[in-house]
Amino acid sequence: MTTSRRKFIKISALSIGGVAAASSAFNMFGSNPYVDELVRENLTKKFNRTPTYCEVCFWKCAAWTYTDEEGTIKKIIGNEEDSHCYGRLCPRGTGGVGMYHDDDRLKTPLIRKMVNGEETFVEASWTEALDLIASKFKVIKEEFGAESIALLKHGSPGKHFEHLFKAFGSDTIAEPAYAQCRGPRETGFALTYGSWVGSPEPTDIRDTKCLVLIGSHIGENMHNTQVQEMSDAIDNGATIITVDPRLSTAASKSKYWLAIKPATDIALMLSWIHVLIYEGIYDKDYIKKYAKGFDELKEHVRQFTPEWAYGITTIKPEVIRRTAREMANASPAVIIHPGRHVVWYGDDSQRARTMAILNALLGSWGRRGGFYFKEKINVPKYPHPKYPHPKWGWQEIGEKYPLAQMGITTEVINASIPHKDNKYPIKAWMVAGTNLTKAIPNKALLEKAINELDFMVVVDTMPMDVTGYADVVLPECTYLERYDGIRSATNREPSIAVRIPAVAPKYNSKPAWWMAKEIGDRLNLNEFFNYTDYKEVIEWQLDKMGTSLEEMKKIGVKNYPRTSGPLYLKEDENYTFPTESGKIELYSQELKNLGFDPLPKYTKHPEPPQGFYRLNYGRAPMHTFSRTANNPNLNDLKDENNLWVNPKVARIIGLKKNQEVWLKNQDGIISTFSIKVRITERVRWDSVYMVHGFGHNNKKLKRAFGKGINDTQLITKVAIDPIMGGTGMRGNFVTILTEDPHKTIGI
Ligand SMILES: Nc1nc2c(c(=O)[nH]1)N[C@H]1C(S)=C(S)[C@@H](COP(=O)(O)OP(=O)(O)OC[C@H]3O[C@@H](n4cnc5c(=O)[nH]c(N)nc54)[C@H](O)[C@@H]3O)O[C@H]1N2
Ligand SMILES: Nc1nc2c(c(=O)[nH]1)N[C@H]1C(S)=C(S)[C@@H](COP(=O)(O)OP(=O)(O)OC[C@H]3O[C@@H](n4cnc5c(=O)[nH]c(N)nc54)[C@H](O)[C@@H]3O)O[C@H]1N2
Ligand code: SF4
Ligand SMILES: [Mo]
Repeated sequence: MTTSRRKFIKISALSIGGVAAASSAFNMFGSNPYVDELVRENLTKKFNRTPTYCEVCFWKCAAWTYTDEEGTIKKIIGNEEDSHCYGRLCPRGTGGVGMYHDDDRLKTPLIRKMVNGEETFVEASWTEALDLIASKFKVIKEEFGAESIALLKHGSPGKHFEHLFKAFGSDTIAEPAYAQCRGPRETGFALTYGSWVGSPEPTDIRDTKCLVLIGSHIGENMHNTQVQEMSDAIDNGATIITVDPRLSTAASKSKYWLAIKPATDIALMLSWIHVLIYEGIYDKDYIKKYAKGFDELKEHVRQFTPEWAYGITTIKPEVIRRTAREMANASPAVIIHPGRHVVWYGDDSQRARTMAILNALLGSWGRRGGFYFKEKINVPKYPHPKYPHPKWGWQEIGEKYPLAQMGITTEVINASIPHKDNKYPIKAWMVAGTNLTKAIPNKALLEKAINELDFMVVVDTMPMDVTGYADVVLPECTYLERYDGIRSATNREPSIAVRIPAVAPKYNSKPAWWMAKEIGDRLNLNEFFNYTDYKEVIEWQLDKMGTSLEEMKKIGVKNYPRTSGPLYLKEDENYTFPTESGKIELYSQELKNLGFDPLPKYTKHPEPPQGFYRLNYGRAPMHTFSRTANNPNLNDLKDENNLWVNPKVARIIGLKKNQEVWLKNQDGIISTFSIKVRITERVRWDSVYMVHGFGHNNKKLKRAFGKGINDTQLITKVAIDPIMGGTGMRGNFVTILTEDPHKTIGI
């Protein structure tokens, strides 16, 4: 990128909070390397910088926090040495400052009490709140066992409480990032290749010649490295094929946009497999050398011609053939992206299997421009006694789902509702860093479970909806105000990053590590928390890893050389995949043995009834789920979601641009709030679309309250994946109400 001297001055004269965005294919980055360099130089002169890694989403980009002499946080900029961000944060990461400055933050511990016959939150001291938690935990442990206390968590705070729970004897742990997110993909790929995809995905987008996105909307989904690498790949002439019923940002940058009929992706992929095999354009050597079950696959897809798929997907046969050939031409530098939020229609592990099989036929796993072999460095465990063995835990609770590899939140919820056959009664929850009321579908069931609990603690930074259900609310300080675990990244090269407080915690907030330790001490688990400050843990670990806190303060990120071997398979390498057979399992004997389809099949899913539209949802570049809706910086960029409606639908209903409407779903659930209409050809006539994470119900969130609709409220029907327990959420249908339904029924 070249810029004139004049622009230089103009940019550097901008307030440091208002740096403009630039990136070649996606013009939505909150920072750009060239401007950042200027800011960096200027800032280093005037301000202090402290290393951190971002907590606005789970990509965990390493960054520098700049503070002025008064100790006010001014700006966060990406760390140039970091392979998660290449020195550039996404708009959310840049807006992370707003998390710290948000004056709606939780400020002090709260305890639910009866005051004048009404339940209310009363401000409490830390001692009072922590004593209460420890005494409740002890009582429940005595009566039911520690296993009866569940931890529902997400993000960095979860790690500290996980340690506390394991030390206490509970492995009843789950997070929405599994059964509401990546779970089916990990199962589908593990069945085929023997290993998870994991985060970050080892997609070699930088060097790819063809990237196939199937309902993966990179560009709105701002996973940093992927957006940047995709932008470069486009500049380098890579072909992008996007399969999405909606014209996503990625679709708009693509050579092919396949506006598929929702819920029919498996049919499309089976016909791609058909074309690759029956035109003989798959990677024959790779399949012969590394795969197992090809003959069964070939027979299985015989009838799945593009003509067959056309009737199901509405994608023309010649487009199916042409795109399959594009992929084959690029092979092995081609990626069928595994997606990330993949809990759609209940057959999601099988859809992931279909993706995994396609990648195998294209020879992309372990190949340049396909998937590389990732590497991570292990952070040494800070010494503590052995964890006790719980009698049951997440595995038993999820036993109905044989291939679940992590705790299933919804099964924890079910086990919290007493009934006579419940072998695993759950009595209390600690909820840390997850806004369950927005993350988990079927709110009625969630509320039923919460009502049955003896005790519930919520640890959050903000008064999110979920805090309203708690008996005790603990205010965590933001990621900018605390030490935290070392980030060990799984990437092309391993690296670590540290999080060091840039400022002291605001208000009466505290870090999660401190809360875990304080509760642990009260539960006589002192030996598990053998330190006074988490800094000591990090210092010990860094020392073992050949560095120090002093060094890390200066560099923030340390990259290590690879030791596990090359990034890609070597020519003719005799590689053993970590599956049962040592081969890529196109045909899955494991699934067959468990009574599931060994080869993926297309099944038809329900379609919207007359007058209803499929509820589709996704991401906006400047927001993360519900967590950023009230963030002053990010709320400024987008303060509500809109309802994307096709012009044909707008005509039928008589909708106007920006008209406020309400939604009612197939089960009669009506949205609490209204949403403004956006009329656009970018969405199919059979669906409507909105960004997830809006429609907040807690008035304490000044900026976010009542703004837009909460998609989760309308997701009451869930299609459970029988293989791993994921909750398919895309089978909900809504009708559009133009009159305020709450007025007419007198609310
Ligand atoms: N309807 C619907 N449901 C979904 C999705 C969807 O798109 N639509 N997406 C699914 C996916 S992919 C995922 S991964 C999950 C995500 O689920 P969650 O991670 O639960 O998502 P958030 O709603 O952002 O909730 C995060 C909570 O953590 C709090 N928080 C933020 N930082 C900190 C911190 O440093 N410490 C503490 N203690 N708390 C903090 C926030 O204030 C917020 O309350 O949701 C899933 N559920
Ligand atoms: N800005 C931002 N970025 C994020 C996040 C965030 O909160 N904000 N969250 C992160 C997390 S944890 C996750 S899991 C990822 C999720 O991001 P992805 O895995 O990329 O996306 P999904 O939410 O699964 O899919 C959304 C896309 O699927 C399309 N779609 C809907 N139905 C169908 C269908 O039947 N077939 C096909 N082919 N497409 C369909 C939608 O139109 C939409 O474009 O995003 C990550 N990145
Ligand atoms: S992708 Fe954005 S929000 Fe996520 S960690 Fe990186 S900078 Fe933060
Ligand atoms: Mo996710």
